[in-house]
Amino acid sequence: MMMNRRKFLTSSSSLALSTYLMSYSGSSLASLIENTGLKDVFKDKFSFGTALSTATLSGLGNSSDQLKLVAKEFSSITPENDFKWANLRPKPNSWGWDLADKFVEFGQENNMQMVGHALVWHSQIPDNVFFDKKNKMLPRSHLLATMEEHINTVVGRYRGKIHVWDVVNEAFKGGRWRKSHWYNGIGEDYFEHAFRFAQNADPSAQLMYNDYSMDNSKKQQSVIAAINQCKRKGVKIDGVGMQSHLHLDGPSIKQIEQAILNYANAGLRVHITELEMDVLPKIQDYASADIGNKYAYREELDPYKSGLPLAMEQKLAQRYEEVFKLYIKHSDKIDRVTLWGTSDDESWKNDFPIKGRTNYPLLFDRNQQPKLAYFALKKL
Ligand code: 9MR
Repeated sequence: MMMNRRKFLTSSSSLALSTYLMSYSGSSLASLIENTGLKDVFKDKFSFGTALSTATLSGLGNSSDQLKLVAKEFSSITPENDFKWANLRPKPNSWGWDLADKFVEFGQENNMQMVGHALVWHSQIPDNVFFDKKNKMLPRSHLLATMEEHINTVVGRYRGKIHVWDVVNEAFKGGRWRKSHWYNGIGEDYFEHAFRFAQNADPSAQLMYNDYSMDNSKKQQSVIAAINQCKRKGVKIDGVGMQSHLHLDGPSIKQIEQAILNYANAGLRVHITELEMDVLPKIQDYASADIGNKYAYREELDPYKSGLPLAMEQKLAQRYEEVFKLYIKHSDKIDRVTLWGTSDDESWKNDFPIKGRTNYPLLFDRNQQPKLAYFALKKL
């Protein structure tokens, strides 16, 4: 425990700690810092999660420190990549369960809520799932059978252990169905079938639709309409995942709040599933996480290579605080808030939508030390 404290004080985040000390007037400060994590701050509100990267699950680099930090701070985990089709099943009949099993073992050891991400998605899935050797789309019945077998195998293996599934991920682009191979090969009802298969495979799991830009009103309408249609047919969908790849400058709290209210009014539970706060200059719609969008590197778009200025650090803390105050206000509708990674070095935002920038979107810095934003949340 003392070692942790010393690490705080000698790290670049000593400023963050002293700011926190100044603003905290409670009596058991030492125990608050050393023994409790953010999960304890939010325990009566929602579960508090992070994503585990492939490097962390593989035991690479500083992964053992990272796992200790995760166990202390978070009550829920999502695999960033290792339950995706291409990772789990690179060839039709060769399954690689190693990292997925490690994920589940870690979650069980630490008594965490576990989220399976993601069963049906257009990305990170081999083409041979959809096309024959002559590059012809396989028949609808074949695609449905593959989907069912995949869901049965993955959900079945972890039945009763994984509590929440992102069953369908990113099925809409703005207000329209994304023309993915699933959509083209099966039709709109691929959506409904995915949820049916998941429900059959584990009737007790919480089943979610997950997407980015969920505060966009056109997307909201399409998502809610598609879910309502399924529910009318008796298909179980418990809620929506608002990925929440946010920027310092937007979307506004008002816009996020309206989205939470709209989903809740449609009878859906809300999960915040992939939260982070991009601090770098924007090159496209800030809320988008469409991984198809990539742009060329330019120096002026990468201004904080040698560190984030204090004013920006404070702005980031303030934005995190505002967003979490909103989540707390609506904690009767929100079951979980998950960050898309633990420390800045592992964030996908260092490489998206431009490769090789230095971003600062998470709560822990590149030395796994808590940032001002962390302390801003700790005192909520
Ligand atoms: O964070 C993930 C990154 O490591 C992968 O390279 C990327 C590839 O598709 O996927 C990232 O996670 C995505 C998530 O699975 C779905 N929503 C958008 C996330 C960021 O792209």
